[in-house]
Amino acid sequence: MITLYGSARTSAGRCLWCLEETGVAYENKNVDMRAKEHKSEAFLKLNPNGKVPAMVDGDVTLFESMAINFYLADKYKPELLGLTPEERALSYQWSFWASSELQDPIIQVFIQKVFMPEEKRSQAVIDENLAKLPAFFETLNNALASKTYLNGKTFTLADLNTHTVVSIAPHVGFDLSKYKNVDAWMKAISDRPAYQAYSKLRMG
Ligand SMILES: N[C@@H](CCC(=O)N[C@@H](CS)C(=O)NCC(=O)O)C(=O)O
Repeated sequence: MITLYGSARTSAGRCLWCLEETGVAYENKNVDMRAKEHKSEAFLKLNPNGKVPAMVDGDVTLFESMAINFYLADKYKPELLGLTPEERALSYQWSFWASSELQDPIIQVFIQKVFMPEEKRSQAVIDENLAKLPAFFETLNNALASKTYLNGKTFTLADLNTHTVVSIAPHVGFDLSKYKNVDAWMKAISDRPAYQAYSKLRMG
């Protein structure tokens, strides 16, 4: 049985969504971050970075949410990875793009707006990072022209991993509605039973 550590409201969420997509049996163990359980000796053996998620599947222990998703897809539902080298390349491309390009400015704004006490909040950091987003969303919107999914054929990790970053944008006050192809793509994904199961987990 696979064990996934971390709640659906953290970076572990994208792994829970991926697990739902694969249909494989798993258990989800909560890590009490308020009690600093993610820094405990026991948890650091699973993820020495002291962050969620971590995953254990038999002899395999992994950290990094997108790497966990590549493992899960490869082992339990290869079509999620993409069936050809070209499709798999697009899963890598969009996942790396989402994690190394798009995520940072969104998270910088999220930190300021959600975690920073008002007296310490920097409007300059918010403005600087929000200003980076239109170019990224133009890129994604153009890539989705006349396509339901990012590889032009089927739902893969390109969509899942990218969606989990894109979906934070409205929570930091960035309006996605003018990016019509992105909007349509998000609506198509929201009909997926696995996405709905993951959304339920997020609502707790
Ligand atoms: N790149 C990592 C990021 C993991 C991460 O930042 N997790 C957060 C929760 S969303 C965490 O555990 N933070 C605790 C800390 O930084 O001490 C991944 O995708 O797995």
